[in-house]
Amino acid sequence: MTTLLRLHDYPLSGNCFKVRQLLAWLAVPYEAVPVDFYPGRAHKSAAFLAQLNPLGQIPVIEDEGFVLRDAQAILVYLASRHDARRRWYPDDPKLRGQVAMWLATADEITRTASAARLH
Ligand SMILES: N[C@@H](CCC(=O)N[C@@H](CS)C(=O)NCC(=O)O)C(=O)O
Repeated sequence: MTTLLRLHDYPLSGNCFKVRQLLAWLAVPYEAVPVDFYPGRAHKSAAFLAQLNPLGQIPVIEDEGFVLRDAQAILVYLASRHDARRRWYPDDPKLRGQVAMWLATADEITRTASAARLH
């Protein structure tokens, strides 16, 4: 029996949004596990740090026992696993380099926006 991919999720997180977006585009069924990010700070709990992400950040996915953190890493994983046509994560080295470039740019933008909102 296969288990649904689990996304540890918070609706207002821009990084979680990126993952939800690609899951939708790839039509991957998943279970969203709500994280009490604010005010509960559940992402800083001992259990979360030990089992999911020692950095205390979301998003995190669990896929059949495989735990992966960081939106950019998760996007690459999902595209590699679920997009047989290689549209989202192409094999061509130049295109792949450009994907990495834009993922880094998006990470930078999201970090700035998230920090502003948290403050
Ligand atoms: N580079 C990480 C950053 C993740 C991140 O900063 N997530 C925010 C929510 S959008 C968070 O969990 N912040 C809590 C913290 O950094 O303490 C990623 O892309 O997933």
